Amino acid sequence: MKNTTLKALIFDVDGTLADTERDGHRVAFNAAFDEYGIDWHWDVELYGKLLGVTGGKERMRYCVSDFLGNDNLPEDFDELVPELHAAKTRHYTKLLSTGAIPLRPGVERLLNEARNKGLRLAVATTTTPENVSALLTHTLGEDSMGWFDVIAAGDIVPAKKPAGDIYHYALKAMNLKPQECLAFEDSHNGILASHDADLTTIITVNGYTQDDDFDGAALVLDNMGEPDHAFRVLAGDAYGHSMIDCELLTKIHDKHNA
Ligand code: XBP
Ligand code: MG
Repeated sequence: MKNTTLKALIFDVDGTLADTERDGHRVAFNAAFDEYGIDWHWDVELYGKLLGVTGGKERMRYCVSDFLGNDNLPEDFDELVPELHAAKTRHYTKLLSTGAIPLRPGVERLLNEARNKGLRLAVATTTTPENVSALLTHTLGEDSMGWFDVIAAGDIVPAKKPAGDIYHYALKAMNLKPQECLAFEDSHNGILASHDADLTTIITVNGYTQDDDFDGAALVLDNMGEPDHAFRVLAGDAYGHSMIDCELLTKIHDKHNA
């Protein structure tokens, strides 16, 4: 007999709800560098390496310390980072307002089904809060912010993923135990964070994370699947299902909490 009931789903944003990194965040960082006359361009390959560090401000500092050095940077670069990052957020949210980045397959379907079945929803992400609202409102409509009990994002916690702080924050805000929830992630840093909070975690990989280590994931998939487009199982047991729906999630939850 199971000890708990599945009550909530907690979603990462970047890479999980939408494939935002390569054609969204990266493009916005480059636009901010151009705006400030900084002679940097983060190409697709370099950006993949920079994703090792989460958080845009932290990623810019990591780029200086481990990749491009101080050459051609303003002397006050370190102090400029928050301002540069605010410009990047402006470019990113503007890009999202054009509808440039859609949700990943199965995401909207799952959110709607979960709401209809009375499951609670939450977000636990490293990205800036404005980026979450821009993505949700431009893909799901203005009301969609209200679908989520808590949107835990960005600097709301001191330590970003792989630290578990953002998941601990979301669980506390919902007054739920990890055994009552499932987490959805796309990256190694993400699953380290969700596991730190003892959350059973389902992974949907993307181009940047397909070779990541997902040790301990309940299920690793190429995407959430749609009725006319089955997901591909990369690791774990999907119980013969071809898309993520509440029935499959209940099976996964019950197995991990037996
Ligand atoms: C997302 C991040 C963020 C975004 C950029 O990680 O690491 O830093 O790349 O957004 P996760 P900001 O998907 O694990 O939450 O520039 O707003 O930080
Ligand atoms: Mg992610």
